[in-house]
Amino acid sequence: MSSKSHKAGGLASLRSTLNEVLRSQRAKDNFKNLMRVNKDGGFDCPGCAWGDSKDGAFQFCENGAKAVAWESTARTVDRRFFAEHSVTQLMKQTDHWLEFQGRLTEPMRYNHQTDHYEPVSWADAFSLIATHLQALASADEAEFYTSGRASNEASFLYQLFGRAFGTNNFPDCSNMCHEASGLALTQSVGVGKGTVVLSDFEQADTIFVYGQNPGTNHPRMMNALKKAAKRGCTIVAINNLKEVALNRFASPQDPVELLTPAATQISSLYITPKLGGDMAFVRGMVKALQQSGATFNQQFINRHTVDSEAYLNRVSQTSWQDIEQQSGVNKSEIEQAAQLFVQSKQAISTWAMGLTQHKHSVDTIRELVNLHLLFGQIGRPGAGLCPVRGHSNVQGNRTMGINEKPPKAFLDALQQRLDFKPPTAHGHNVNQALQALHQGQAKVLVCLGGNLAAAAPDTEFTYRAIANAKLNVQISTKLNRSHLLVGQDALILPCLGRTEIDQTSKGPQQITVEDTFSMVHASAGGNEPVGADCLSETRIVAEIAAATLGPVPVNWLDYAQDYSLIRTLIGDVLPAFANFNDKIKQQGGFHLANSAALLQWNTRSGKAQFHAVDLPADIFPQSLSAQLATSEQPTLTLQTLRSHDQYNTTIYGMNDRYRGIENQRQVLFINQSDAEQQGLSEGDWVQITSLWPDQTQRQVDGFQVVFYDIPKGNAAAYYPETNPLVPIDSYGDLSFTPTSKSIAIQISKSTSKIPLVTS
Ligand SMILES: Nc1nc2c(c(=O)[nH]1)N[C@H]1C(S)=C(S)[C@@H](COP(=O)(O)OP(=O)(O)OC[C@H]3O[C@@H](n4cnc5c(=O)[nH]c(N)nc54)[C@H](O)[C@@H]3O)O[C@H]1N2
Ligand SMILES: Nc1nc2c(c(=O)[nH]1)N[C@H]1C(S)=C(S)[C@@H](COP(=O)(O)OP(=O)(O)OC[C@H]3O[C@@H](n4cnc5c(=O)[nH]c(N)nc54)[C@H](O)[C@@H]3O)O[C@H]1N2
Ligand SMILES: [Mo]
Repeated sequence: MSSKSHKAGGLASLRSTLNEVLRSQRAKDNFKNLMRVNKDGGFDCPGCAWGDSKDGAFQFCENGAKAVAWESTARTVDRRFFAEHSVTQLMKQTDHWLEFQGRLTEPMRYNHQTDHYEPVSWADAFSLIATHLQALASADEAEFYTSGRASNEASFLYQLFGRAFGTNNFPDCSNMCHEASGLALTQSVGVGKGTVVLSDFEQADTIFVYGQNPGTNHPRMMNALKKAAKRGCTIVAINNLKEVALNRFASPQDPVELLTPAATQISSLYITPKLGGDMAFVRGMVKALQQSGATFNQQFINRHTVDSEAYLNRVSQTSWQDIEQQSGVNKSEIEQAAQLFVQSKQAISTWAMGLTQHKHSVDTIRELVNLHLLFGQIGRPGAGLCPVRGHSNVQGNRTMGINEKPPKAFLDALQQRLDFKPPTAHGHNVNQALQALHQGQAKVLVCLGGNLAAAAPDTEFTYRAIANAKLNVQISTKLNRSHLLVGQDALILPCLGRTEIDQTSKGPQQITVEDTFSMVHASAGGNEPVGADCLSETRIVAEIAAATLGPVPVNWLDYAQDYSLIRTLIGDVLPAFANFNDKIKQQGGFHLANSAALLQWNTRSGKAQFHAVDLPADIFPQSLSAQLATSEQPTLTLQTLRSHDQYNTTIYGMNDRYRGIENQRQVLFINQSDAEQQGLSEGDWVQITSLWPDQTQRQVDGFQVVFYDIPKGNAAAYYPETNPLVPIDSYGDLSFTPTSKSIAIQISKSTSKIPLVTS
């Protein structure tokens, strides 16, 4: 393990980008791809959901380039590959190895007798799916999962098919990601999306970045932060770890900066709360301001909000002792942050998984909204709330109706336009879908992208749940764990990627996506498809629908040839998309209006809603707290996060440059004093066991101790390797999001150095 670098970005970043492009074995195509990414007439980066700026020549970043080169590789997985490797053998390979084999190129069906995937024709694959679906006693025995890369067009057809078939079972990656943000924002300000756009970052004078590692996960956001810092905007990082990029950042897009040692100082203040301590931290800011007699924006409060008094009463009742104890931040630092907020004319708060993957995430985000409401820091240029989304079209998926709890207005519009009665009962989220599969109540699993097996918590439980399906259908670009959990029947359906030309009988098609700022724009790949037998996601969904339902309620196959027909249909159902086909011709696409940004409140009271609750007694459920209180061995709280060389369950490489980790993923970041207290030295191998009030033993082995600047009592390790530790029943209140950032663990010396986890 090498020492940590002091700035992020820079030459090392450029080197890493070049490496990835060369490793794809399609260097020429990929350099061309990088010129076209996130540009008008080009394609949307399959990396993150950050918005596109209109200023520079290049719109890519190191990790976006990795995502592009990873998809656009010359390596392929075909029938010969599957003939060579049985599923049992493949199961022994790591996640990295599986995806590294290349792009899936032809439809395959699992054969139990031989334990191999074997070629199947597209027609037979579609009719097998139809046979399974038609055999179900109820449509609710099917689960339709979506990962956030699917286009608006594919997602809209997919939800239409599911609902025409008769179910709202649409578990999706949002359930494990920003679900709490959507819920909290809907309750507080009436719309489940961020209220700012990219240009607001040019106007804000203070930006608070909570629980987010943009240097790795949203590198293009670093350019916005860097520009802001340079013009004197104050940036406050609130992060459990000292993330290098939030301290200093050099942009690989800026050749001058690259060649000079001085990188931009990003954060003026860096707060390191304990895991799950952000609600207490924000409460502390409000308490500090209340006690210092700061002037709240009474005019805004009176005109636009309800329940401010109830909230402020709760704040005065909350003790500093509780605030400091739960946040792990001392009063003077909280006061400092509060001063920066109150001095600011235009403040933005951004956040990601550090806020959303806890038990009290919905309350935490509502607390943050409370703070903004007290000062009217919303709905003005340069001020507002910004949950930074993960997958490149995860926000668009929801807009298109991938939602297990669809709004009534959406269902009504579907019914009116298409003359069928969509189901109104709520469907399953990821947790409920896995439970239903586990219990044998759900029998068919269809996944439009993603890697549910590796992304979901409680690996053993999840594996059993997926393998229990009578039919497991995976629509994918690359081979992954989810293909290997074979039920009675299993199909791999290979699809085109973002970088590829999507040619139909009506010519090349474009798709559309929505970014984190609610900008909708078109995307069209320019590469010849790697697999001659791949179909587009849209076509695959349409064919499944046609095989199962016939041409009802729409003529699916026509839509699969001409995506502008789908966009017209979307415009008929969703008023914001009227004239959709014309609107995407505008440079940069079009913006979906955000009601809260316009100071219109679609809440029950018609006003923005303060949320008045006590701080939780603990970040864990009471039963677990009680168990921890009686434990003799020391316990820690673990967060699971991403390295610099991965995209969720896709592992590009084994390094985590900014955190100084090389060639290793099974590491446990831990405070030196916590380690020494347990007699552990840096480099020791440990076993990690999670605690939960049930009888199940959840353990991983073969993790190497790394001392790190992390609050005492906290630890960190990479996902998905640590997913076996997250109990299936440990999820956020209301959100059902696995508590991937607060897992109670104990560690002990390893019994072996051989990693026992499957990644
Ligand atoms: N290259 C790349 N880009 C990606 C992804 C990827 O895997 N690779 N994934 C995409 C997806 S789907 C998503 S959702 C986003 C994820 O983007 P992030 O949310 O940045 O991802 P994580 O790695 O989970 O990082 C969580 C951050 O929150 C901090 N944190 C954890 N717990 C707490 C807490 O309790 N309080 C505070 N204040 N901080 C905390 C961690 O130290 C870490 O810096 O990125 C998207 N973009
Ligand atoms: N412990 C822990 N668990 C977590 C998290 C965490 O922080 N900690 N984060 C959670 C979060 S935020 C998320 S979003 C989920 C991610 O969950 P998912 O979205 O399900 O997982 P990904 O790893 O993004 O999916 C990767 C697979 O998608 C397929 N793929 C890639 N591109 C395309 C495409 O264009 N089309 C299709 N059809 N398939 C494609 C490839 O086959 C690839 O193997 O994981 C969650 N799980
Ligand atoms: Mo995500």
